[in-house]
Amino acid sequence: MSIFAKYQGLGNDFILIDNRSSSEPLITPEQAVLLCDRHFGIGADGVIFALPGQEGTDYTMRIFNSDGSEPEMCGNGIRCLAQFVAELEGNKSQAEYRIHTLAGVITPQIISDGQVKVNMGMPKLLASEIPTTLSPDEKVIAQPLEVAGRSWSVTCVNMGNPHCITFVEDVASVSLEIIGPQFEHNPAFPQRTNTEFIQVVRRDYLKMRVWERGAGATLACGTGACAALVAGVLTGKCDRTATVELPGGCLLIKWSSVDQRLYMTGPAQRVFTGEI
Ligand code: ZDP
Repeated sequence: MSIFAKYQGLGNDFILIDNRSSSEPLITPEQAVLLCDRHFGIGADGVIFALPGQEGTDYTMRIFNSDGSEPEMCGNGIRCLAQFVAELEGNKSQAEYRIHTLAGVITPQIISDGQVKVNMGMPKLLASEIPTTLSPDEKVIAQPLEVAGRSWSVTCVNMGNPHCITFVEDVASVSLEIIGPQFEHNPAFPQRTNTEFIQVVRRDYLKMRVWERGAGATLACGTGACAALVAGVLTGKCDRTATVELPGGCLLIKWSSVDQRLYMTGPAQRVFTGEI
């Protein structure tokens, strides 16, 4: 029997596991698929493990998507992890944590009740870093990609995990359930991809819908919002700081021109706890 806590960041929801007793996840990818099922399980977009730190970090974060695959990083999830470990520690102060992830060390800071600001690191832009087979050895900025019988202009960004961003007139008009999987499994993305459909409302305000690798349509994606802002700056469509409106709520994203890092600020809340 192990204790879990259910958290959400803008409706992107996760099962948090206190895994401080072992350096290996206490739950298998197959069990994660069952637990994430919204009818036969607890229901979530993924399972996140708070493991002991390594290489001088406070904790290690690992995550299994609802399809059991393991991504390198997650934005909404690391905000939830910060609140979770603060509660485990009984830490009420405005804690900052150094978290080891497959995408490197990421530092979330609890800034006020419910809000967490995260230094998400620098975006990677070369095709081989996404990875994608589009424009080898170059950046993929506003390149054509054939999906679902039409050509889309796409920009690719890696925020620890792969993202393919395309700008549309009206995000509500995108048939996400039909188009999303065709981007995710497109042969141009050997490790699959997350796909963001972006509508520019103002230079400092973007509307976004996302089809996530290994999780499908979710209400929000933090790494995706960061990737979308980078794509907006690279294509001259938005400023380096913008609000990104998602179906689950808004994130504030800033791409610093000083240290070239992305800063993401948003909520993370515990919903309930239970036993598995
Ligand atoms: O890269 C992937 O497989 C994503 N589905 C990981 C989860 C990303 C997340 N939604 C986020 O907020 O970045 C947690």
